[in-house]
Amino acid sequence: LPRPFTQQDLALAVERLVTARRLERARVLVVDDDPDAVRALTQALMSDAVEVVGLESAYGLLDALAQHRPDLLLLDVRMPGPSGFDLCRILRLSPEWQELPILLISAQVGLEFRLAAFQAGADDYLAKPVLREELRARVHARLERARLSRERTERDALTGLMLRRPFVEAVNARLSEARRSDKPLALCFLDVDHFKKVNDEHGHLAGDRVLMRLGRLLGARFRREDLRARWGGEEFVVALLGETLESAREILSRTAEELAGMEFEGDQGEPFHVTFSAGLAVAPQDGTTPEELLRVADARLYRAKANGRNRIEV
Ligand code: GH3
Ligand code: MG
Ligand code: MG
Ligand code: MG
Repeated sequence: LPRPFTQQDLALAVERLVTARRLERARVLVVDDDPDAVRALTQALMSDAVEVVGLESAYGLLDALAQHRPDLLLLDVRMPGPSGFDLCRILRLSPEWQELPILLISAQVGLEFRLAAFQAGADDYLAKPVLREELRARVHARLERARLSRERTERDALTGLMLRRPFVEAVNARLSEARRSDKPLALCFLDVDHFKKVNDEHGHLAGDRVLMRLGRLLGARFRREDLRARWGGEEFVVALLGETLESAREILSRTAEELAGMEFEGDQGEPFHVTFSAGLAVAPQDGTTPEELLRVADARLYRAKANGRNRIEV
């Protein structure tokens, strides 16, 4: 019989929703010396997907950027002190804010002002009063571009899998989740066997095809919420939430069989096969941080290699 839904379950569900929201919401910083304008722009943009931070003076801009790390800056042009143009120019000189989408907004609509905005490094120039719908459309379009480009830079070009750093960050978040819900989390290190030989005997391009196929296999064979990344070279990592050593080993064995069953074609059209070795670690038994789990999984991978390859050690 299913356990009844308790107050605690409810609190946990709400907390998870709030966390997910916070993680997903894009943040916009609005800077305008006119408090009414800040209020109007905030109201126009605030939504489930967008969080807005307002600032009524140009002077606090750098501090506000550092504190809130916005995804987009909506900047008034005419303010006491440095103008929006000046601020834009300054931000474009700083490596940290070079790519921040900046939308300038001003009551001055003359061509020379619009041109000056782009010369200062702005992405867009909006004339006051701004139509609410147009403002939202322009801001959302910029945010979506920025999100896609961020996603791309966090992915490995060859396999489309995550890179090391975002993977470790995501595992960290999954580990807190696993702790809260009292679930295990399995982490696996995978390394293609004799890959140097694959390159030497069948060519580097054939080697690349192996990595792409394995990447696709890892992408397709697990659940959406599982994490996989290319750790580097011919090494991959996978994190499986809710799996024990036994069930994770089961899942990986199937993946290993599937890879071993694939026929690859070398430089001269010759067929060949590949296998991988893997080491598995599970939280909380083997460790509670990504680093500990990776260390244990890596040691077991080493053992899998020493014990003859094409095997999974737990
Ligand atoms: P082991 O079974 O012990 O893992 O042997 P191995 O040959 O797989 O391991 P080793 O670390 O000696 O060799 C890894 C090779 O992977 C060396 C490197 O040239 C190759 N490699 C790394 N990245 C890429 C890549 O993106 N494409 C191709 N084709 N080869 C790569
Ligand atoms: Mg102003
Ligand atoms: Mg290796
Ligand atoms: Mg290898």
